[in-house]
Amino acid sequence: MFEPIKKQLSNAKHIVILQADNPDGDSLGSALALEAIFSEMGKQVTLCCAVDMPAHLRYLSGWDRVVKEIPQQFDLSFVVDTSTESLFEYYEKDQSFSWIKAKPVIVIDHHTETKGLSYASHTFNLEAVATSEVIHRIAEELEWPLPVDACEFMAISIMSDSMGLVTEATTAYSIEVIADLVKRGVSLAKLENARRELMRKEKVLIPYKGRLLQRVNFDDSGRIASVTIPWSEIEEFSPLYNPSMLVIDDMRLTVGVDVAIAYKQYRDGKVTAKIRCNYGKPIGSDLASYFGGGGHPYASGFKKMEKTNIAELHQEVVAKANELLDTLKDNS
Ligand SMILES: [Mn+2]
Repeated sequence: MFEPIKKQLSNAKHIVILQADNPDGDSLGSALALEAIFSEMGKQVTLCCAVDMPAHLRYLSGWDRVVKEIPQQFDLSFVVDTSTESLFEYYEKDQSFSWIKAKPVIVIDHHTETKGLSYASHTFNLEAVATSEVIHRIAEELEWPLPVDACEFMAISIMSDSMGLVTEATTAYSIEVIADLVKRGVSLAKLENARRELMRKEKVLIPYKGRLLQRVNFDDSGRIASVTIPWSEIEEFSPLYNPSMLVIDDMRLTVGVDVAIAYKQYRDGKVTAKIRCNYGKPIGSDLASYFGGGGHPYASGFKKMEKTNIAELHQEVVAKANELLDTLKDNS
């Protein structure tokens, strides 16, 4: 199944690994794992992402090797953890992205409900809890070397997207992969301690979280909780922590709530929506795709590139979300 990767790799000396505009523990962990594996094979690797690595990911040693500039000379690129073209908004505006499109592009992903990248040469978008679960499958089939650091990055990636192996998408196979990584020398306790150390928040975020919680709004049905984050707060607090993530779980864990939505409004009026659904209410990807986005049943999002009135948008979102929730009820 993964033969094309083997073939492309054998001809490649310099490999670029790309993450989309929304780097997370899975994308960075997967990128660093591939870097470790390809380096072991004697290849030169450049890690690229158009945005800065978020502070909470900086416990993954090597995060600082991720650069914005796409190198002029390379042979092959890998895209990890995305198959959605609109998630390369910054690179799409950059001339250098045409260099990527002109060379072979291999996509390794687990977002099976997206359309894919039109410029990909080969796409391996498989059902898996995280991209690194797919990487592990590829590594087994192609008998790739797996140095311990690569194993650690894969474990971080899987633990991150599976929230510690407890999400719906976690399968027995995901757990087997983790077991294999532990056998190869990974200490989950060590990784978890490193992660927690970086989860400590700056003091200023505590009262800000209080402000956000006071602004949480519930729709008439009580099933949809929402909060809006204006540009002034994005500018002030985003470098310290993603404001949505400060409160979205508290919103989701409110009695009666099925869906939590955090809107962010940027300077130019553009809006992003992050959607999280509770167990048994898997409407996330349907809701997001109705508004032009995508994602998973329990975690999804969409963007409105034009100047958008959030109050009006939210009315539509509430209507659609309630409709989808009612359909669930009818089916059960
Ligand atoms: Mn992922």
